[in-house]
Amino acid sequence: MSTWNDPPGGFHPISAPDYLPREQLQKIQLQRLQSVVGRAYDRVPLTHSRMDERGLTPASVGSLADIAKLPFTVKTDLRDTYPFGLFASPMEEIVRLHASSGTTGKPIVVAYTQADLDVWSEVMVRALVACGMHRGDVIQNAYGYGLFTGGLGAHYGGEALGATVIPISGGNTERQLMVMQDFGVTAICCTPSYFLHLLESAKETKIDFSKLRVGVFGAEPWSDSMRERIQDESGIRAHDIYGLSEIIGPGVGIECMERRGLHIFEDHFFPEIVDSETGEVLPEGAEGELVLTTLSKQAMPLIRYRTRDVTALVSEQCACGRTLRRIRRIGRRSDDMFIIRGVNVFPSQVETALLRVEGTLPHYQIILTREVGLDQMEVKVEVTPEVFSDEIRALESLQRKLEASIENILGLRVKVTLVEPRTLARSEGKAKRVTDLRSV
Ligand code: DLL
Repeated sequence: MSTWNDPPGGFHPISAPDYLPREQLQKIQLQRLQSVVGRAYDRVPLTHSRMDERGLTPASVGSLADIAKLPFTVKTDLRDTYPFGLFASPMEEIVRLHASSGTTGKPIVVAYTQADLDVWSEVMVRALVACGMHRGDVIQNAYGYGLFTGGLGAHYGGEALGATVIPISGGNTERQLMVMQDFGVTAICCTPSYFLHLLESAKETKIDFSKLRVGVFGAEPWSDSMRERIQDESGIRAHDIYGLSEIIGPGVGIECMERRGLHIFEDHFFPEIVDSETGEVLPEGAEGELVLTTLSKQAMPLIRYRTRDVTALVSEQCACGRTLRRIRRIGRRSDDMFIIRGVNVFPSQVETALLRVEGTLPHYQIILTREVGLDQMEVKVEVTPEVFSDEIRALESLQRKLEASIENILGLRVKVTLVEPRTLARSEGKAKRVTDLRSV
């Protein structure tokens, strides 16, 4: 068993909070909870009015258990207050904005003060240390840079660790493989599906990446069988990293060397598991929806945020010595969002994109497949009888318009196939829009 003086990958003082006695950790959590609730109550009108409605003030939080009295925050709150309505800091103090998919045409926006960015780097360092990484590692960071939190989150974490970071971002597989071989890459950060794609391509080009030791994979669900395939084919150790833009980005939770669940950095993010239907808090160990409260966020504190990610809390002490509780790996969500090539997609966004173009019926089907390791998304759309009788050129132009409209909203190129009126299956009750044919 390793201790905090001897964490896997070498000592890193920043990881000390991972090993605190539980009582000490809970004291810090309560202090921070009271402070963050006070901040949100004073500065965020939505939180203020929701607490008022329930007769609550910051003084109502006297213990950690009192968190259950507080109102939830949900994704549509971010949409309804778009773009900046949940910010608790003035713009002069906000040094970074990121954005992620909303449920329709507009993204949701998240903000960071410098102190927030420092916390983010801190938890990312702790995550990388937990994966056995250290100074001297050469990290190929193939998470997308830009509004997505994956790129910059892993970037600053890697630098703060003292490793060498290659900010290659996603895409351009040939260049990725060249860099991996020529720059002596020892660790890679990317989505697991993209790594699988790199592996497939490496087979053809006979790339040698024998120095590669660790993969830090997240931003989408991936199964144990996918992990086995990745590890068997590449010889690396694959770790699962969890996070979401609303809370901070990557670095909310990480698998340590034991890889029996993801440790949550509980001194910054307070986890609860609730029944996704009733919102009732479930006992430790039960499966339900993960709810997170940011304990130290300044720019955009979120109280009891409904992540929609389904998991369970594991509280037995981990053999790695960390006292932080773990969550089970996330396999599904309690809403209809799916993730393709690291991009979050709601069927309602696709619908919004289709409705912006004339000539289609509101009947569509989204089909997800995996070709040579890379996820593909196809949208089958019924056209109106009038358009269907048009000449082929008109149909091609409609198809291109639909593809462009979807790309505009999702930032993702997908294939649109036009089909005859009344050919897609109709469902009684709630429509099932997504067919997932991905096997691993
Ligand atoms: O995906 C942040 C991230 C970047 C995490 C890089 C890990 C690595 P969003 O784009 O806001 O943020 O998407 C968040 O992605 O609510 C989950 O549904 C899903 N997700 C993230 N990590 C995992 C994971 C980033 N390890 C949403 N396993 C979350 C399963 C994951 N699902």
